[in-house]
Amino acid sequence: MTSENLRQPYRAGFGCFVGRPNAGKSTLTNAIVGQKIAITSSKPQTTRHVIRAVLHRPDSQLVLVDTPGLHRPRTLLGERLNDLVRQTWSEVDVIGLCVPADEPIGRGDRFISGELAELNATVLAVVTKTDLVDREQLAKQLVAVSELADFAEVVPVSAVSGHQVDTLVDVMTRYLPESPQLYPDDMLTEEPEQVLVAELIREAALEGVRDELPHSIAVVVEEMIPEERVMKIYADVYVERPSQKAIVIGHRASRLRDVGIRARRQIEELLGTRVYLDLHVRVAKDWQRDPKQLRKLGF
Ligand SMILES: Nc1nc2c(ncn2[C@@H]2O[C@H](COP(=O)(O)OP(=O)(O)OP(=O)(O)O)[C@@H](O)[C@H]2O)c(=O)[nH]1
Ligand SMILES: [Mg+2]
Repeated sequence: MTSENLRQPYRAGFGCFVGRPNAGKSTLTNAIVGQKIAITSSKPQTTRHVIRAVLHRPDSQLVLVDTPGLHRPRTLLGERLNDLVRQTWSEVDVIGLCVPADEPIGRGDRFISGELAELNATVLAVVTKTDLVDREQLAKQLVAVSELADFAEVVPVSAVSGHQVDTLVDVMTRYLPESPQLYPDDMLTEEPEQVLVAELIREAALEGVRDELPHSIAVVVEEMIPEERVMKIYADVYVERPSQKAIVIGHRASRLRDVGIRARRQIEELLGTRVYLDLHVRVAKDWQRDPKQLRKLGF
């Protein structure tokens, strides 16, 4: 046999990570494609958009669809997010159910794995954040997770240390169909720049806020104007109540200034150009429950 015969067929397809909020799905997606495409935070329900990120390898293309965490919805926004997740499940070839290594398996995990059993896609279990536990704890969690459902494989991984990230990709790729390339060679995501920029601003705005406020923040980029040496960006940060507006702006606008500085750094990295960022905080009363406002904000 020649080496030509031994070569694997080209595979391409879609994968996604599911799991309860904060399980580490977006961080893992970024670690796999090697670039920050999805925003992440320690607040649950950070992801609100379905974002596709493409990993190119010589003999495969894995398109990862980052989705919100599945949760019990309390608002219209929550319902919409759950719908997005379920729709994605029906469109992908391989699903990784993410369960953090450092937290006991809960009702949320059981509920999600039950729902996954109905699908056509191959379902793997991914035990995330392995850097946070010792070997013994990890071994216990692997056993507990395997008992949740009949998974094709169970893979432990740490997006932070990089441990087993490549192995996880190998495993996911194995379950992709033989297919021609789906996206051009250099395409990392098809997400419009405007959306990625809005997400980076939201990520910066999430840092240091508590309780209900993280859920109340939405960001819309109104304009991006390329000038000779700088990109001018005008964006609105929405909250639900005037009291929240005061918190986001902070004493003498100090908080908003910090948010702007952090966001600008990230946006400059993304766009590879200098950025002038103009942020405005506005109140969109109870937007999470209002169909009209939701539409305006892109949901
Ligand atoms: N130590 C450690 N922390 C991690 C790892 N992966 C994610 N995290 C942290 O876990 C938190 C949640 O990560 P995300 O990637 O935003 O989680 P998510 O599942 O996308 O959350 P939602 O979008 O809210 O559903 C963040 O604070 C991450 O920094 C990991 O491998 N190790
Ligand atoms: Mg996320």
